[in-house]
Amino acid sequence: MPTLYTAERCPYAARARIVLAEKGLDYNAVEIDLDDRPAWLYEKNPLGRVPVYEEDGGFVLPESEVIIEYLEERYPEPALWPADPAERALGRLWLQRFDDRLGDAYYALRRGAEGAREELDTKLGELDRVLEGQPYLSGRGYGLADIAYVPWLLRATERLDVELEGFPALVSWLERVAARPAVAAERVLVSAG
Ligand SMILES: N[C@@H](CCC(=O)N[C@@H](CS)C(=O)NCC(=O)O)C(=O)O
Repeated sequence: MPTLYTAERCPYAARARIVLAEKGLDYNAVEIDLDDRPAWLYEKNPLGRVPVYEEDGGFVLPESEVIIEYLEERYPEPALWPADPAERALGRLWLQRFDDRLGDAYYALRRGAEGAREELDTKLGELDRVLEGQPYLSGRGYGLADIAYVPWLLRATERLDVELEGFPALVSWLERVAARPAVAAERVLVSAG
């Protein structure tokens, strides 16, 4: 059985947790204390970060984007990338542009940086405009692009008091995505944390 070195509070690790759940894969979850990381974690990931995915036999993979893409290729069903190559490419662009499209603004707010709430609202407005024209980030179907973003939206709304009232398409997307059991389980973790 594979192992996921993870932390409940970590949204990057949440990406891997959600994909593993969507694929119906059993795994050992090893919770890492991010404030007191074990030395052996650096042998698995020299950056000392979670998530790290490990298979029996010693195959070890850090980096949430790489892990979720690997899981998608290794366990193709149910598919989490669109079949259409153009939608798939746009999905990959969502992953690659994550910092610019959401991450940097989220972490600025979490740090309490000046103007961060406005900056995040701008990014949420951009997401909302995209979702006015399509139900999911990469187009017609739910998949890795949605999974790559939803952990931060859950934490922003539940932990940083971010209001989504002005972004109705984003609210509908969040409701649709959070209705999936794999994401609902993550929401429970966030609410409990
Ligand atoms: N690029 C990494 C980022 C992972 C990351 O930053 N994880 C955080 C926890 S949410 C961490 O381990 N932080 C410890 C550190 O940066 O030293 C990924 O996508 O997996």
